[in-house]
Amino acid sequence: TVHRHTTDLAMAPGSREKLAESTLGAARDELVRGLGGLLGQPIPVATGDGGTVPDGTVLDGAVVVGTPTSSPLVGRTVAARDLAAVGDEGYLVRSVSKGRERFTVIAGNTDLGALYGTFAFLRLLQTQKPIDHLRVAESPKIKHRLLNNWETERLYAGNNPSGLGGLNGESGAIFNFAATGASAGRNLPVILDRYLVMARALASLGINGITINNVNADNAYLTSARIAQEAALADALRPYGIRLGLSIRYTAPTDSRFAPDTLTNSQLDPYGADFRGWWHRRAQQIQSAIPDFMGLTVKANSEGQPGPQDFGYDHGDGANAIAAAVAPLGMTVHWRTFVYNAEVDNDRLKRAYLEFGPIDDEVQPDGSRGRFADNVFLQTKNGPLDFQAREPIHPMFGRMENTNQALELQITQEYTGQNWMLAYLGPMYEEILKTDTYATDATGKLLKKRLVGNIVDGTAQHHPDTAIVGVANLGNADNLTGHHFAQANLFSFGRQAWDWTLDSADIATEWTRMTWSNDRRVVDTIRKMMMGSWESLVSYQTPLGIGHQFAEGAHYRPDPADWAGRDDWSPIYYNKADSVGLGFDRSPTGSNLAAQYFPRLQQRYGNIDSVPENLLMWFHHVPWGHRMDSGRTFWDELVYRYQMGVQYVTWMRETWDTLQPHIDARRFAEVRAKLAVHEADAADWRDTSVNYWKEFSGRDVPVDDAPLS
Ligand code: GCW
Repeated sequence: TVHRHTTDLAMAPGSREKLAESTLGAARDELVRGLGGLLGQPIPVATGDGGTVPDGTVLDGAVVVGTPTSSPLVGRTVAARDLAAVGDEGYLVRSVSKGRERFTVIAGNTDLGALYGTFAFLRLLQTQKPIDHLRVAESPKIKHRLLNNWETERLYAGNNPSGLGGLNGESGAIFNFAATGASAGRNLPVILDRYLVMARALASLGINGITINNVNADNAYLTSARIAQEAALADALRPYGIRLGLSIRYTAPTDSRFAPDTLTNSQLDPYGADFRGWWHRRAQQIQSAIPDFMGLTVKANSEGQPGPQDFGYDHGDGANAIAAAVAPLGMTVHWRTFVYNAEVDNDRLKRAYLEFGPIDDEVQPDGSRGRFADNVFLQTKNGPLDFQAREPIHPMFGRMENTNQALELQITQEYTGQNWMLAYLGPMYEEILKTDTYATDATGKLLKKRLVGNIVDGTAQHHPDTAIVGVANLGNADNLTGHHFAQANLFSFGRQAWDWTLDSADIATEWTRMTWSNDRRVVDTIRKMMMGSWESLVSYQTPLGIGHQFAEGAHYRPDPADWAGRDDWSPIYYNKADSVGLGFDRSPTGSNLAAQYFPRLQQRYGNIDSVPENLLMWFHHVPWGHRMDSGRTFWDELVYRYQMGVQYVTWMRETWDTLQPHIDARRFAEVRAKLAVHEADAADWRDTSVNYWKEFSGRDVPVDDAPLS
């Protein structure tokens, strides 16, 4: 059994889901439901007292789930050594023969491991893999596989934008903390079906934590009333191994909502007892309601959020202060590195490393290096700008030897088509995770394991504590993610968070089989659509490494011209279009961002002849006549890419139509409608961009690529 900490935990009236009473209970329920659905017949359940199957029950054909503690049969059928090797959250799935009886054992060292194994077993069945000779042994490569649920920002899966699901007064967020109108009775602590659908989906992927609120944090989440609501949510998710975290605002202690326990600005000194004491008390209060609470995520001195720099201190001082306050409670602090203070450097992309690098490198009084505390993770976006469809890796990966690193990926499609465009991001995550950092040791020798994935899973630089974070695409839409294909991004993130070495095409196949059909033709067609979709989006939005070119605010449509606001938000800051060419010179003749990378990458990126063409304009101001690998001029290649990108979307729309006989009518129509919008909006990107660049290049659109609409 799992412990519940609130007394009033209840499902909303009329719910179809039911609260799991324990992790193994959840495993049993999944098998009953999953096998029942797949086999089309009721599944008998035998709960053996002490693990033995009750007399008279035939073991032949059974599926036995548990740990050696919950079931001696599990202990007898799998070798202790094999089980020990998969660790706390891993599992074994084994086909066993005993006399004439053949059965399947799903074993974990913990109940959670057994639940993960259960989902893996169901996945094998659902994807029609053979299950008669199973010898599966799995364990996650990364310890904390987390979601950040921004809740109030960049949400494309809610009732507002998608028109799917949701009730009167709900914000579109997945969790109801403060819904009004007809939905007021559906607020936490009332548990809604969708929370458990979400929990089951996340557990099936091995996601083990969720920070529930936006990093632009609202202090309301720390009030007593909210904590009581959060405790109910934590109780409901606990059987699925999903722990809760919160994003916090650095200056929360001064909020009058916490009166009488409020501080004044002058008490916010990170080295003072007042500041640390406040965070300790608040964390203690949370922990007494949510004993397995993970910790706090902080966006500080970034985009208007307050932070230690407002009080004359740096990120290390601030992060360590909160970390020290929560360390005795076993909690962590995820300190985000998405900072770009204009005073640091003219090139926005260089700023984070310039601020964090020296703190990581600093020699400490005891002679060791690195000032960040052990329970601090620096949480860094995959690239140095901001979740653009393709970016070079963030130069900090590998460079921060002395600090725990968490990789932050965006699942919600802020810059990748929101809930309108079909863009499967598995290949993007894969590209990032498998990029070689060329990291070296202190003597300059290349590390053996040095892909971004190795940095994140700790094998490169021997970090025992590891984390990966996805910015969630969850909302109250009845399919949870808005676009049906957006589910694939959550799925892929989860699978890659578990094992970053997986192939994104295999993941697409798996998802397609589980979501749409096991028909060979359907699987091949959908996988093909998915696998080219991200590259096509890159091509019609921001080909060849041209940075952020989005219209202000929404980040959906193109607007390569100047914005009125901050200069480092404006597309012209990134495109630098002129009569010579296009792109931002970050080579040694320009800002020299290239120098922040390890030597091999520094040389590769710094030279226009060796930089990968798909990153070209991230690092160079490229002359219009520059000769490309294809033999085309840069201008011709650019136009060609925009065209190809749109053509791919046309092909996807036409191809989807051929699947009509194989797909249920509702989902077929919903995807079809989205693809039509997608195609029109992709064409808008191409036309707006090409017509704008043409003003600078003074060149014609190549005849082959005409007509632009
Ligand atoms: O991409 C930008 C988004 C903001 C976001 C910010 C961040 C939550 O436009 O909406 O704020 O990044 O990551 O902090």
